[in-house]
Amino acid sequence: MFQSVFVIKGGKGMITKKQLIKELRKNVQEMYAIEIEDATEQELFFSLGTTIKGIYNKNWQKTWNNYLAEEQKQVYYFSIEFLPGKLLKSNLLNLGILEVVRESLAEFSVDLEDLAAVEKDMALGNGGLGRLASCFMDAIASSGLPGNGNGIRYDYGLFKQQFVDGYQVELPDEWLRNGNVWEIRRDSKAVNVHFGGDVYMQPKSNGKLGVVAENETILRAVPYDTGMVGFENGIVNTMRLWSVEIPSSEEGKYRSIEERRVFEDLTAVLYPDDSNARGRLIRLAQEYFFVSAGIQSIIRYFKKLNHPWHVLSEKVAIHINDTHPALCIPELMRILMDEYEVSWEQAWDLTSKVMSYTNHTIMAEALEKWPTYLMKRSLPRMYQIIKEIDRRYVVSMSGIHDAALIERTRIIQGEDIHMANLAIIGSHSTNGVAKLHSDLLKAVVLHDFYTIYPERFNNKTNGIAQRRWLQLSNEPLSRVLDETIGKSWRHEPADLKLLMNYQNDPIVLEKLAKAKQQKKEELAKYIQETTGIIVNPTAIFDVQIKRLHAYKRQLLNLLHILKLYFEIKENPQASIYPRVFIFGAKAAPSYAYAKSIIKVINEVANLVNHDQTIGDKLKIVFLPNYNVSLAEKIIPAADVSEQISLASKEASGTSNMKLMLNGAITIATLDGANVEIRDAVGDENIYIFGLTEAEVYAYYENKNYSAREVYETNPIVHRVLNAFVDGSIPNIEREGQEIVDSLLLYNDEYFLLRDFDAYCEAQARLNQAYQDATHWQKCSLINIANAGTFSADKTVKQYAEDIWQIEPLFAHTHQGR
Ligand code: 6GP
Repeated sequence: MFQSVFVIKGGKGMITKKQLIKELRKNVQEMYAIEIEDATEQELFFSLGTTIKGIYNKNWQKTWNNYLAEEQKQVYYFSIEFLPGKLLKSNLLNLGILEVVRESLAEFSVDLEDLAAVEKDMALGNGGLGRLASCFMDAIASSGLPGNGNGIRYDYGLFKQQFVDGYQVELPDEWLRNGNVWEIRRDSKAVNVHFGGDVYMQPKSNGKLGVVAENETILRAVPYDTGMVGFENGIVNTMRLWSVEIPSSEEGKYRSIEERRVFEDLTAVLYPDDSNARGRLIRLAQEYFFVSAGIQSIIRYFKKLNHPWHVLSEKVAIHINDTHPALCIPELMRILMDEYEVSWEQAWDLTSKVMSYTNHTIMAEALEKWPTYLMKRSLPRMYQIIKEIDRRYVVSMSGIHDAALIERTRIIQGEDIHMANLAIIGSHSTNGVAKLHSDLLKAVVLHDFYTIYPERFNNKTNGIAQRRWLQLSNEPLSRVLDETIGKSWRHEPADLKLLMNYQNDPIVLEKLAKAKQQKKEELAKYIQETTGIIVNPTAIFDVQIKRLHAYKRQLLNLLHILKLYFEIKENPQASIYPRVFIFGAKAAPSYAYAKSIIKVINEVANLVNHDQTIGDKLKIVFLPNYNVSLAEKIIPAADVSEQISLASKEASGTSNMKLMLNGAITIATLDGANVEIRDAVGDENIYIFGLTEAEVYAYYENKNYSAREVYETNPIVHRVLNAFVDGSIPNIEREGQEIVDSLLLYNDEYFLLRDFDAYCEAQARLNQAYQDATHWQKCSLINIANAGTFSADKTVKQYAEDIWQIEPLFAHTHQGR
């Protein structure tokens, strides 16, 4: 069925060292009028990027032409966040030319690693959701699937974090300052997006009612495309990010630069502070901006194919990554009806067949709602269509379901528009991101919808791009794997299972230990360079890296650290295996409590790290500016992976998968994908503790939790909590009180005190286990061997089959395999 018009080649042997150096030399000359030998790192990086782009551009073109020629169904992944990190090395790896390039640069005494470090992280996202979108982009291309990303090209990515006196300080992330070598601006594909104005219906010349809009603000959306290079398969898909401009036709409207600025700033920053009205307005406008631009370009493409409308859902799938792009639904309706005179009924049928939605959180505050007045004012046509969808929903459900249920599930409730309700009603699929999460959606969070549309609900457990998180970031471990089980795991992560055959092989265990040690030493060096803290590289490296949020319970980790601290203080001779606790986390700029926790961790670190009696038994390192590149340094060096969110609160987690893949052993609650990790490795190879999700819900039901009671009856908890307010920890008067209040006065919303003993007990077991090196290594091996199941390749294949109904372009050849 797939008769590809072009033969696509990819993989190793694409280019020789000689050819590469020739191209690079030519680019340096053309771009900077100098020789390679005279180029600065920045100039060389840019020239190399240009050279690499030159290598995959043909495949990019061919991939696109093939999709067109085959008229294949494609998926468009709409996400308000993408977190690709750096692209140089991953492009080289996927093109199969990492070694050629490394060797070519070496001829000029240039280290590829130094050059790679020049690239700025593309940090157009906050955390899990954005990083997942980027793992999916890599996996979609690597699986040969026809899929494109659609998002926003923010001028400033997620803020850069610094610590000043232990406090988080946010600095702008000027990632575009030196230009972005990977993107291609496509003026010819720009579209206009309309905001505000007055919208009403009027008979047209053909007698039909048409929509008339006056006094709108028109902005231009210009796409910047980045190639998403598949792994050794010659496929290059597209991530399209939109940037705002003022169209030349509108120039005359603005009298001053300030007036223009307001509009030009639309795509300036990621997640503008939504705690004030102006911020919220910008955020809503951002959502509509990239949605409208993306849908317009999809429809333009579909029109090229010359098919009747009913074929749309056979050619196009649109994925709504969390609710931020949920306006895809009314926007597709608008274009079909207003611009092409498709009837409401047909437009609705097509829209719901095309759209699918993923929920990424059960935290109520993250379920988006927009005030009707805001929607009415800034997006009047969207408001009209949403109102009509809501009206028809109520009518269609009346008589089938009881009135209360309909009220609870309708889109417009009181003064709010519920975006998740819109996403579920207007699509054919709603999925959660881990088994437990999907079950909770059905049973609790979206239970009402589950009773109405049971067939729409499904689970797609998250996965990660093993290429970035193992092949690229952990070369020592990758080499041990190659030597032990061959190289097939590089294409087929499930083959990591072969490692199970070596769980009792002392030589393999020793090699794994060595590879880990090498990464720990590298991280120790980095820690010293960036923070001045000297850590013992043979200590246990215990890692918690994720956004700072109360439900993720970094504070529980800290309570345990304080317990250890007091124990050593009281008994300095006690034999305690040295441990380094490593944190990486950003707090949302407006999330005061999370920022207080950062401050307190930093102050405890300061206290403990300088305490002579502690020595190197205990060190605490909070590495600033956690991002993809830092994760690539920390994860390979981790011995222990902290996944300690309150059960039921973490939708899935993905750092848990990355850490496991790199041989860290998990200490975890039965939350999110931890449950599936436990199932994969078995109870003996993971440290599970704490309340189960059912027990948490039972507390909610019975309202019988008393944090104060724990405090009053548990002397250790008592001692540790007092330390926050009795001066034992300097410089935290305000924050210490705030934390104690959250636990005692406000009854410890996330049950830290309830889980404290269980956590300490699990930590003690883990500490004991580490001291039996062979046992620990075996456990680590079993974690690596079973991590293949959390591959993003596998996950996107499930999306492709069950939700998007798309197929790989052709059975691609793995050249150089
Ligand atoms: C995150 C979830 O918190 C995390 O558990 C999950 O692994 C990740 O999404 C990917 O599915 N959610 C977000 O980042 C978010 O912004 C609205 O949710």
